[in-house]
Amino acid sequence: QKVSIIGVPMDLGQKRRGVDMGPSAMRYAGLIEEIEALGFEVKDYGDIPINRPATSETQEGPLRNLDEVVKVSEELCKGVAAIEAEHSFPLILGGDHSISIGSIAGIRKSYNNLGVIWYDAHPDLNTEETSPSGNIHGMPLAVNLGIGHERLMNIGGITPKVKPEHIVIIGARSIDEGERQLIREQGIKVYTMHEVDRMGMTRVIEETIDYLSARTDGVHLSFDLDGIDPVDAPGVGTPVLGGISYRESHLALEMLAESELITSAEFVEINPILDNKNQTANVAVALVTSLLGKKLL
Ligand code: DIR
Ligand code: MN
Ligand code: MN
Ligand code: MN
Repeated sequence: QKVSIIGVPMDLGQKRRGVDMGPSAMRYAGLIEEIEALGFEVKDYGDIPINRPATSETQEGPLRNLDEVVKVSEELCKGVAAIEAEHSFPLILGGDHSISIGSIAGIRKSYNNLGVIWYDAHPDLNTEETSPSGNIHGMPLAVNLGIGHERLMNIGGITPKVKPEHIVIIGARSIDEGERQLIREQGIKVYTMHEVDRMGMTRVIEETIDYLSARTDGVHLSFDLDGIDPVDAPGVGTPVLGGISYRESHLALEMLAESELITSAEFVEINPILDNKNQTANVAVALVTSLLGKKLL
């Protein structure tokens, strides 16, 4: 079994610098060694080059840094599609969550009914009309659904990438008005923190596995570290109180590993500048090992 890693040191999908260091922070936390220790053959493709303009030249507007986000997404799409062609498990390291536009564009080429688990404090279902921030990292799930800016949706050729009934959002607790409307209109399955508290993570994941395995031919896990409570994952750009615990997150990924449902994954939004001694990258690496089948005993 093979795992192929591709880093996307991009922070242009939001305003806080530092998320570009996510891939280095995860490699520094022992990512490759830990995966190899599980018996996988690991190929690290390194990082996609990002042209980061001087702060004074940041492209402003309703879609901040659109040009560069489009360019990076196209590169990432090609990289991920190449990994898929080798029948290796694609593991993408963010960067801010706008990178999922490129990663899902690449993965979608191999699956006609791609499922997506969106593990995040935010549903990332904004558009340039509904976004309170103009930050593209708050829009990628909408783009993947076929709602958003044409240049973002057209990456990889096929649009939409994902059907609304093939999406499960877990951990949401900061939802903008436009996002709430879109969730209702599209009938997207969401386990907010209310459901996580009420049902427990075990049932949330059991239901997610039943729901997605019945209708998809592959499932991408898009893991935003801000889905986890800031106590356990403080190094993120937009921390939101009341999140999923470290241990619940392990349980979720251990159950997903047992189900063999997940066919690709990304871990995004780690900001080492705001972190406490690389704690959040260490958490991410530990979670990757659970996802890839590491057991406590
Ligand atoms: C907010 C924040 N909903 C926005 N989104 C974040 O700007 O659209 N997503 N932080 O991860
Ligand atoms: Mn494959
Ligand atoms: Mn996100
Ligand atoms: Mn988030």
